[in-house]
Amino acid sequence: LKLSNYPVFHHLRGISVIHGDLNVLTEKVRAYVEDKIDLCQPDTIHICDGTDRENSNLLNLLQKQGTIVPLPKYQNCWLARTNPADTARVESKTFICTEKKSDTIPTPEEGVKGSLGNWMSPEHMDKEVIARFTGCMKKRTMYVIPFSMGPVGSPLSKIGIQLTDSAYVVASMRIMTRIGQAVTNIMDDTTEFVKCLHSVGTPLNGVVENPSWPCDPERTLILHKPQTNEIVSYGSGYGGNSLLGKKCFALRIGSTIAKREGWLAEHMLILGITKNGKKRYIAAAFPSACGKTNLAMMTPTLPGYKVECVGDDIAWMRFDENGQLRAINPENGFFGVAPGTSNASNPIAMKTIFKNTIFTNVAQTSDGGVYWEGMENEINDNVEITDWLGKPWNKNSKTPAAHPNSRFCTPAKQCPIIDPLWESPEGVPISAILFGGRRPVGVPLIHEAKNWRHAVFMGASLRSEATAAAEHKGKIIMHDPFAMRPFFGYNFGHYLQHWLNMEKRTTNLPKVFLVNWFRKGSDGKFLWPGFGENCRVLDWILKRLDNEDCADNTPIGLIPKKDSLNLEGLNGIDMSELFKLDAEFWEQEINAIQKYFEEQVGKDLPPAIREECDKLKNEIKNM
Ligand code: SAT
Ligand code: MN
Repeated sequence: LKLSNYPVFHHLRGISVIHGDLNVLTEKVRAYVEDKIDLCQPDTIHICDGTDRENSNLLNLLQKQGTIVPLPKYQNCWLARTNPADTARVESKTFICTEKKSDTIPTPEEGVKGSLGNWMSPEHMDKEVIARFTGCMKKRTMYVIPFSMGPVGSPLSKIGIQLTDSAYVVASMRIMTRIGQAVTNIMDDTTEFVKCLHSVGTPLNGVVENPSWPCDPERTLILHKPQTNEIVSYGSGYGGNSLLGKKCFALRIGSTIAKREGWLAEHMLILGITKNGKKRYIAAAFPSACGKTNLAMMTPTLPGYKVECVGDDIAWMRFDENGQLRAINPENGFFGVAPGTSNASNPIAMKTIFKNTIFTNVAQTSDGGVYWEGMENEINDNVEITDWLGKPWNKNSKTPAAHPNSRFCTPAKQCPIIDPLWESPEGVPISAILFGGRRPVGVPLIHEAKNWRHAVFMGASLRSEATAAAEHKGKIIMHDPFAMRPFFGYNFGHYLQHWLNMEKRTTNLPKVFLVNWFRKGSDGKFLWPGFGENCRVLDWILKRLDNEDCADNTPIGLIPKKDSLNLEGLNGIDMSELFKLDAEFWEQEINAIQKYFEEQVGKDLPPAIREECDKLKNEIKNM
């Protein structure tokens, strides 16, 4: 027997497998991997098993490459610094590829630039992929990551195979999803999977400026092909661009699968709240910078309440055979924004993140720890700080120590208030859905939708304050329907119709509310303390779920009856300002929403939503 006859089990398309067992891959997975080997031409193949040993080998490798440094102040924590050109998702380079453009995005009005996603034709996609991926993994290892979104084996879960040339991505995917043997063990030749191809890329001229963080920002492209459940991402190593299970799979591809199969893939946290021994689950959608992770891990100030966390970012929800809406968190970790996280704002997060965590683009302290804006009171006075770019930093520096989009990537199971049912295969029963935004004026602390159509209208109308691009000064109120604007996998008009159709699936629809923790008084100060005090708002929601008669009808929805919001022990709350409904504000608001719908969604807007718009307009006239 010649040695060269052997390697059948150790080579794939002539490339050696340096880790893992080829036999765990199904025929279909193997065919996919072979196809992409031919395209990307890696030097070696590594099939991820998800073991601790594999993980520590990868972390060692990353340390040698200079991608991460250990943080000796904590247990198994690491700091990565990216190329400064690769620090966030890039919406303008993110596309959905379908034959028909109108399957992906609504047709905006003549002369209006669409803001509800980007479309590319499949032919164009193929061309762009060939141009970038041909030979892109030369001299690199291709990692094969089998992963499950959702608890392994749950009927609500879905499997993906991610191919990547980044060990940082493998280590992060191991935290954010369930990877390796546990997943391949349950796969057979009939198992469907989402195909996820990722490369950090090499610039065309071959010059890698920052070898510890290779990337190709100029040519970055993130593509999704819903028809074949395929994701292709090139040029970025960071966050939602490279951890493909998250926004690409769980939301963009996920929402298209959900549409076909009759369920919902949403940008929502899931929390459990117990009051006097009775527990309910709530899902909530907020645009970024509205404190989603804080709410998901809230410490209630009212006695007798307990909040537990199921997830902080994504919910997959469907009605079960009894018409009960059930949700799973498809993720396995938290990829949270670090700045602003502190013992004051989110003590539970602070108890979660200082072991087994990969931090990215935060600042470093001379005692081997991390630092970011908001941690002023949590570090020793005598430590020296190195900013996210690796430069010395002090409190007088003009630039932030941590990048504003710096993150912790941490296992969910470490959260001290992780819900006992967070991995339950059937999901948790959802009683209420919250929408929210950052609205300094006009929008009350809470109002309840009058019915399902009104609820869908509410989600569609969601707006939130965002920091405007540098050239505008100040803040602007951005439309962010369902907090999903960057994440729709298909035409937003069709998405609205899909939500409307849920009415036919059950007689037990969840109640829907819109909350705003961020209203300000004429003095510019917040009218509501927020954080743990938000449990008072959740308490009112629980009363409504118990059908308590504690709500007054108003033109915009139901608001708390006088004294029905528990303010015990809280002083100085100006309830009349918090709940004031100003006719002029609401007229402008509904006009802005209507204009947005007509300009952006046009003929794809479901008639029911147009009717809701007109109804509200009329009601506001009588305000
Ligand atoms: O970078 S992610 O898309 O994973 C997080 C976010 O931007 O919301
Ligand atoms: Mn998010």
